[in-house]
Amino acid sequence: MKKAKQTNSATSATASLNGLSKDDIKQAIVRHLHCSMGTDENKANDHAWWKAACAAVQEQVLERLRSTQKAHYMNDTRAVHYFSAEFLMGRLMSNNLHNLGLYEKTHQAMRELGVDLTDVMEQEPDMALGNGGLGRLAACFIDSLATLDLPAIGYGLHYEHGLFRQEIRSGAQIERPDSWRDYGNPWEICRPESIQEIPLYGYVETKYGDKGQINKEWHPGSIVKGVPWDIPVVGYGGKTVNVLRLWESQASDYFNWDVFNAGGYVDAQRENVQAETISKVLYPNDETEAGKELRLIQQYFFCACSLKDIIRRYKRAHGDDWSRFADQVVIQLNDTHPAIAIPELIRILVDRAGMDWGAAWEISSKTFAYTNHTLLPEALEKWPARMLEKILPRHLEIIYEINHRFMRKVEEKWPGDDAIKRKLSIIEESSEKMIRMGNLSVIGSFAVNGVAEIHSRLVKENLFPEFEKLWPGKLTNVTNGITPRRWLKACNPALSKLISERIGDKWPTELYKLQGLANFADDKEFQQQFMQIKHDNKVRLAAEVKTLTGVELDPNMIFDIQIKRLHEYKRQHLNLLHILALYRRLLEDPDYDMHPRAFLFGAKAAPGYKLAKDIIYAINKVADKINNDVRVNHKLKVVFLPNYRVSLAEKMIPAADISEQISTAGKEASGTGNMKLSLNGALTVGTLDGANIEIAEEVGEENIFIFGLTVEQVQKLHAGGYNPYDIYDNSREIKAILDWLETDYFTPGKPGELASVKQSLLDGGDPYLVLADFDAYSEAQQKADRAYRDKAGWARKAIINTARMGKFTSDRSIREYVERIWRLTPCHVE
Ligand code: GFP
Ligand code: GFP
Repeated sequence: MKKAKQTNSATSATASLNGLSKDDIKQAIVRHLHCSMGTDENKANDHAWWKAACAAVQEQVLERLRSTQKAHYMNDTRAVHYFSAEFLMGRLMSNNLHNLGLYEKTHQAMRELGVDLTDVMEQEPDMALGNGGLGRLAACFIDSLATLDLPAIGYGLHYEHGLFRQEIRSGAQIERPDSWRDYGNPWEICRPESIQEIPLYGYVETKYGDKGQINKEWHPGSIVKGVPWDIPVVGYGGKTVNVLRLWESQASDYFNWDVFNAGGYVDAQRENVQAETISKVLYPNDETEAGKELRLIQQYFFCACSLKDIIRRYKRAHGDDWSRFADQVVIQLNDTHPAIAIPELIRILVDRAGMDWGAAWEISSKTFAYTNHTLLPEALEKWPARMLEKILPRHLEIIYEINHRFMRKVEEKWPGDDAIKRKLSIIEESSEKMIRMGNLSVIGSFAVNGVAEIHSRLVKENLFPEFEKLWPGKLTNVTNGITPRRWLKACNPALSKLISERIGDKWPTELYKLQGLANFADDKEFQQQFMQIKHDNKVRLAAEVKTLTGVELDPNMIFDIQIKRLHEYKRQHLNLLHILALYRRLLEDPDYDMHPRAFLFGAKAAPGYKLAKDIIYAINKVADKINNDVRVNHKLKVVFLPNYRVSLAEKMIPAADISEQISTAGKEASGTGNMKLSLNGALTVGTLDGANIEIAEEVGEENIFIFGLTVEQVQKLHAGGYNPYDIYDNSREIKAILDWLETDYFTPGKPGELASVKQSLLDGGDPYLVLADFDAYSEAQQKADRAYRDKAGWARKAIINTARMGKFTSDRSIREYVERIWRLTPCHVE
């Protein structure tokens, strides 16, 4: 059916974008309802309407995809290849319609057909092929790349199941499989003509050539097939449509047949299952022990497929002349997950193209650039050498060779210094020999960047200081950004309209234009309009909350929102302790002076991360108690929204008054949720961490609530031997709250159910300094509370937040990558 639809769309999409009328759209939707869905206007349900509308949009998209590919091919452009194990795309319909400039017309067309576009769009499952920030950043970046008319391909894995669906049962997180393609995904196109075969396992044979040279040949023990699926990425304005190419694993035909013919039907099936497992599921973050081997195979699989694809395209234009490869191809490694691509390219150049090491290294080290996203030691990937030897024996040899040559460089720079060698070596000589993918990435790349000023400084000073001395200037910063098309224009239509009325409609591509709004920050009428839109968004979110959880929220409460992966360093439990403090204060003094506030959470915990799941449970239990306690629930409400994901973020962010960005200083590399909330007029309560610092610089200290320890203070506190009991013993409030968690007050009849949270903060040593920052946090919250009561003052601050977010468009990030790292030129598509 999919095939038929494509042929159909290719021939019928002839109308030009601007010429496309509402009636054209209407006809196209109805045609697809009839011809693609086999139903009609009277019988169709929302799902059928959604699919028909997608098909109508996809016609437009594919037309532009063809012209883009043609333009790139004709111009033989240099292109960036963004390698990422995660792309957290969310839904595509609304975004594609906005970027094509067809949203309003489609809305009207559907209304005339008697259906509501907003309802229909709810049918679309999120493409949740990522965990959090890193994957969503990749999605924002490919949006900006297409918008800026830059030749780019995203490369990743076509997971059958994306990040799990979260259900909350009796307060606890339950993981359910995500099934984003159960009824087919109308946006993706299978490209069987570009299938790749990928070797795995086996052994390496050493051969001696006639001139005494040594050649290596890898004899793989198994081969899997990589099938590409293309998701079109529509730039704003609809000119450039790039591709996100995701690889699905399948059993290789030729491998199967041998076994099959020999009568091994069952064995053949087993091969099938194993091969298909590779792209079966996305690994949740922090799932460190599970399926390590499979995770490494996933990484190699998508890198090897992508490299073959890139080389095929390069050879089509340049034949066997490799001299221009690094001029045409730049590969950005999104974290170390794709770092195995470095030895893979060298293998291809040395073993397959017959290049000598020096020539191969020359090409490879000019091709790769690497982005670091975290300093957390547990997140810096290491693979047991033994495992690499089993799965990728030739790559292990190549890594040893890279390291050997690198160690000679280190010896030249620091003669006789074995400590430095041990530290910089790709090989960690611990009880089990480990391969450090971070070191490999730095050594094998021509540029390395962190994702916010402070993070990049810490990468230079703490993580890789010697690398900075070896190659001054190689480590750099590119502060993250977000696409304003999705995160303002599409998700907050009323505010977008208001903004355009005041400052024109250029801001989606020139976000600095938002500065113009600052002129209206004290304009009474504008303040009123701005805050009315916020109020309406809160009403809408309150309705959603009611549907999802049964909890009723008064939109006049302060909506205080913390949305992000659940992790101790992000400190959702600091937020929880503060909620408990408010609850206690209200019980002790019913007149306790506070503006009514609703605390909303959205977060998934990695299935294997026990404490993170305990924190979710604690939030839910505390929420139950507070929401049902008539003594306080007119002033305090707590909501945990299940199954946090991109489409839910799009509903929560426009309704936020306060944005919680409270990670321990030095731990959150950048954050990007902080930018989205601020852009939509929320005020940040945040630490001096990641991009919060740059947000504070932009909005000014009077428009943000900064609190807590700085990176230097955090380091000092740890060095001086931090003891959380000192705080517990000396603070009546903190002691009472933590002890409360151990009783059965929140879990009637089951004392101790929430004790692990307390335990982690006391006997566990409070590694993320929750208690140390508590008082400062509580004060910042009181300041926010007082500020909110000054209606005009708050409106002014909210407007300034929106007005000063220009810097954080992902277009700016991409321009910096282009100028400093990728050196691309735009290719305009007719
Ligand atoms: C080419 C063409 C596309 C075609 C794909 C199929 O792209 O139109 O759909 O092949 O794989 F340009 P690349 O070979 O550049 O991927
Ligand atoms: C990581 C970092 C964030 C950063 C993003 C994107 O996010 O601080 O903003 O990458 O660079 F932790 P997660 O994937 O860990 O959520």
